[in-house]
Amino acid sequence: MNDNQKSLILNSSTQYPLPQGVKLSYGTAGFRADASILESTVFRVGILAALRSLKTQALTGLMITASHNKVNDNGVKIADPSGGMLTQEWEPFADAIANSPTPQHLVQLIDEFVKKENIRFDGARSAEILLGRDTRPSGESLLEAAKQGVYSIVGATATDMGILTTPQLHWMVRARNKGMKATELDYFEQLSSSFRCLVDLTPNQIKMNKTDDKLVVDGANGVGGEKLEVLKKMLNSMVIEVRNSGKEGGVLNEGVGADYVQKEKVVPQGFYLKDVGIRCASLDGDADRLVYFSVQSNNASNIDLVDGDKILSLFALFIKEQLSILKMEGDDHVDENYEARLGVVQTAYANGASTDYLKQLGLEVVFTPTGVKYLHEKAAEYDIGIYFEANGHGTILFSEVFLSWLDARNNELSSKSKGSEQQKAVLRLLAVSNLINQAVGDALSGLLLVEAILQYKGWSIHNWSELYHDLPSRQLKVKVVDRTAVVTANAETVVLRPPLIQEAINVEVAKYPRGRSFIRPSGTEDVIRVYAEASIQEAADSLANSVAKLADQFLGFGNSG
Ligand code: G16
Repeated sequence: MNDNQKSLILNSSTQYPLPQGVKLSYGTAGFRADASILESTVFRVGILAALRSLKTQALTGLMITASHNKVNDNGVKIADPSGGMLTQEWEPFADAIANSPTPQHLVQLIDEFVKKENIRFDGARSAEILLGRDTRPSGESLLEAAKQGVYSIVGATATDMGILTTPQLHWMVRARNKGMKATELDYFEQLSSSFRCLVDLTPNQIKMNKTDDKLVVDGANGVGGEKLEVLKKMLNSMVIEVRNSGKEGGVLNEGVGADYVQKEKVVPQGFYLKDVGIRCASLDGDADRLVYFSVQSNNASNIDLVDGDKILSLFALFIKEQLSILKMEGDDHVDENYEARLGVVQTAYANGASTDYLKQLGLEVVFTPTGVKYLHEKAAEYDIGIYFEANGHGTILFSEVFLSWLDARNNELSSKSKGSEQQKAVLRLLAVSNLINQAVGDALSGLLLVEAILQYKGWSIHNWSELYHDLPSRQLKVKVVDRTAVVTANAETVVLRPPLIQEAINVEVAKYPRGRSFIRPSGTEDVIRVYAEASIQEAADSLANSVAKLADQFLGFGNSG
């Protein structure tokens, strides 16, 4: 870096000093903390986004959100030029600059990194960054800090895209770098037109019964509800009612939203006994997660949860069916032996019953640690890779090779057997590839795909839920002294440190039929998470409580007695 560049960073960073005692880590999905301590972090991530853009000579994104966290928290993360998460190779640098104690030290760190990565300031393109934020009140001032960070790199430009869902920003970055149009309207148009295309390919246009026709969506009092209202106007075939859109005065993620519904397994605020029989869905605060549920008739707070595992199962089933239709053809065609590799990716949170179901379908199931950055990377190894976390975060990835094959196949079938079942299957797969957000998990595009598949199959939410029966499970949080003291292995199923805790967990697990339990440090909140499942709910609850006690004894404040 030349002296001019160094002094620019030095001067601007003095405006954003690191608060005393703050230590942050890039975590599962970027930096997250109480919003009041985040300005310096967001400023520095602005610099990082610009450096990443220079290094890749492509557009990058910066999103200000803390997703499912409470409203006073906020966070920041980077969208890489692919539209995916920041490359993991840069995370240690992100940690280092976020925690750098002084402006002088920060400049030195950046200078060393620029040399190591051979980042050129005189390349063909200057840095270009798209900025977005969710609806959190702290977002506006943090966005200003991000801009100042970007402008600390000579020639860098930042475009404020306004209030967006996190997946919209990722989608825009991906689209722009592919040379496509990438406004918010383009996003809505792509989703709505590919949805209509998929619905038009529904055999016999199976009609659902009246009650099932309506979808009620809990917007978590976040950005998703507002965006869904816009999207809804472009879909004439669907009746969607949005609740908890944030306009009614509710608090973001408080007693509402996908994280609450999935973890607590209760109805969100604004849903009642009168909703029994209606198909309901819940988004999280920045609309990158989606779960479905229906209200149970026996108790207004009970739900039948249709979580990310069941969304994954529905998608996998549908895609497998389309691939089977393609295989039925007998005529000569392009690359007759082409066999698409279909794989599914889950985490340790996946309900054991879902994994059994997917394996029974004959699918290849692989596991990674929690965090879409890990699942996405794995899914990209397949022609069609479907990944979902139980919490409702996931998507489908299509390889370029497979998409080209589908295009070629479509052209060929157009001339040989237009309108054949095979051609329809090809067109459905192409429509899915346009509908689903291939940059990152997206509640809005996922919701439309679920709706299109339910229509295709003529299924109610109940039919879908009956694909398999979840093993009862329970999730708990434990506050500990230092969550980084927990080190896990084997996709977070085994604790390596502190010593002996895994042995103690094994003893508890062995007490319950079909028992399974693990602990892991959260990457977004200052807690240890506990997951347990077993053959009956009481056993899952009891196992989760015992393991939470162990976590407290080994790592906590010793409150469990
Ligand atoms: C983020 C990640 C998800 C991950 C979740 C888990 O979700 O994007 O992939 O499942 O964190 O968080 P934790 O590490 O606290 O269990 P989100 O929706 O908050 O961005």
